[in-house]
Amino acid sequence: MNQYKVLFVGPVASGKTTAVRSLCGDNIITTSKKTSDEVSSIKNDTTVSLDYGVLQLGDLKMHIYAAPGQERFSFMHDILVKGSIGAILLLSMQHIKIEEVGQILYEYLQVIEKNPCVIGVTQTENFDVNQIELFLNAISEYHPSLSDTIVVDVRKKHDVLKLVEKMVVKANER
Ligand SMILES: Nc1nc2c(ncn2[C@@H]2O[C@H](COP(=O)(O)OP(=O)(O)O)[C@@H](O)[C@H]2O)c(=O)[nH]1
Ligand SMILES: [Mg+2]
Repeated sequence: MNQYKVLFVGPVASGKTTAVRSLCGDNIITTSKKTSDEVSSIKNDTTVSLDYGVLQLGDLKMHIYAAPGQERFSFMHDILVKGSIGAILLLSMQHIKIEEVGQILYEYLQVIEKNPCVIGVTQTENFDVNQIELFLNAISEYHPSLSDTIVVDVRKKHDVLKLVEKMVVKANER
């Protein structure tokens, strides 16, 4: 059986746990802790976590991981990305201002430059097409090589699968 590992990364509340759950169902492992630091203003009653689940696609077994979102755990990206076909970076329009896109991408530079990477822009419902377009442009401006960016609703399995497919295609291009 073919086995692949895929890693989701992204800031807190970008939709990583939701994406893993959408793909793998409720049978996922998530190590969580009450938020107590700078994150509690964004996610008061929720968790910071490392998630893991399995997605069976026919003969293909995908091991899906999500890294913790807080910056102080960024050292884990390098560890978690080992053995994976690449990383899927989630960026939430609800939580990231357009002026912050460059800074955020810089924080993920290590993981996105060393590995095949696709980007999912999440939580776009409260924005119109022009705002979304500007956000996508901002991403491609800072990282032209990361033009593999799509808008997704990570609550929908179909959308998350599209990201995973893109990831697999991108990984095979190398
Ligand atoms: N409205 C909306 N909510 C979303 C979307 N994606 C995730 N969420 C919600 O955003 C919150 C944070 O998502 P979560 O997966 O916990 O983020 P994580 O910190 O990256 O793991 C959850 O309450 C999700 O249900 C989206 O596309 N639209
Ligand atoms: Mg999470």
